[in-house]
Amino acid sequence: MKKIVILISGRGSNMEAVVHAARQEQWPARIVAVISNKEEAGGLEFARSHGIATAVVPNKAYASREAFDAALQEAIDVFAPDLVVLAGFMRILTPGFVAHYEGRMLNIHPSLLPLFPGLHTHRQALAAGVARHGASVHFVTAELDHGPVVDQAAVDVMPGDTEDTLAARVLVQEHQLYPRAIRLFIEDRLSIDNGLVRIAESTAS
Ligand code: NHR
Ligand code: GAR
Repeated sequence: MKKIVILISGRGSNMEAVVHAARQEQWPARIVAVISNKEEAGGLEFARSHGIATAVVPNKAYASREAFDAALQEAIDVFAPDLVVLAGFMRILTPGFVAHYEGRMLNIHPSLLPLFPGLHTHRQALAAGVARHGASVHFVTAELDHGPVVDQAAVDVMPGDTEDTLAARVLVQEHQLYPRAIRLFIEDRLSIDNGLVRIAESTAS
């Protein structure tokens, strides 16, 4: 049974999608904790009501990114996870923290990487005038939103789209994409070869 810790900062709808998929599809994995850097994150209530341990490590309480990341790492490692999942987690992580979870930390980023790393991706996509936009799941590396990509999902950009309508269309895809990608990790089907993700064939009969 693999153990997953999910990091959130807000609503937590991707975290919910992962919790539901793990249960419905009976993954050989358990979400052992949901940890937020914000006390008011809506997703914490969902986790509590589903019997999942929660913790808050408020970044505001720490004088430096290094001090915050050290506290966060301590809170995570209590649960000895096989995988750390960033789900709308909004703090940039220091290289030392990233190295500690190398090859076992995933993020979902709301753009078709390598397009539009960083913040306000839906605004960036609209400003660039792309016809398609989407979301990417990638392994987390020290360089922001540049880690090896596991999988992506695309949506059409529609005439009249606003940041909100586009974000909502992408989010529907995220809720399918992220559980699917995490499941590949849980099934030991992901490897990184020369900075590229390889996906092994399913051995399930
Ligand atoms: N850390 C590293 N080292 N590498 C990545 O790939 C990371 C990461 C931390 C978070 C998620 C990411 C996203 O999917 C993520 C990937 C926050 C910011 C940011 O600028 C950028 C990208 C992502 C998350 N955060 C501001 C900061 O100063 C704070 C913004 C806020 O609090 O609202 O940390 O997009
Ligand atoms: C999602 O769209 C996720 O891709 C994005 O924030 C939203 C979180 O929603 N992540 C980032 O922008 C990371 N910087 P959720 O809390 O409901 O999962």
